[in-house]
Amino acid sequence: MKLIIAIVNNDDAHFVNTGLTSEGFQITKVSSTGGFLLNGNSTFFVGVDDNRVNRALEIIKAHSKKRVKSIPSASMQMGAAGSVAPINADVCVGGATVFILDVEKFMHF
Ligand code: 2BA
Repeated sequence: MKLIIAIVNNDDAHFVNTGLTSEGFQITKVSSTGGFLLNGNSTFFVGVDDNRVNRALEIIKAHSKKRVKSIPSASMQMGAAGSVAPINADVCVGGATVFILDVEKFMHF
């Protein structure tokens, strides 16, 4: 069994949610925040049997769009040494950022 952790743009989260649940995947969705842009995103936890991992990834990929966001540079986390100029910066966000972990044990009481 694997645990898929997928960070998805909020604009795509509904479609990822529906796509997964309509094919019988069990999911937990939590509201999360990207550390760089500080925008809200959605993180999905999906516990899946090994033979269904690829299908889950296909669904997540199909519904997660890459998009360019124009962000005021002052809203980024620049760090103490970073300069903050009053200009916009284009940042490519998404589709999905995915981690796949081996599950040592799964219990459901
Ligand atoms: P954020 O951290 O808000 O990042 C939003 C986008 O900003 C990123 O899109 C990337 O294009 C850019 N970005 C992030 N950090 C950067 C940096 N130090 N310098 C320049 N550009 C940077 P994505 O890569 O598609 O990531 C979307 C969201 O996925 C992230 O939101 C974060 O919530 C999550 N994420 C991405 N990589 C991760 C990782 N290795 N571990 C945990 N979460 C991750």
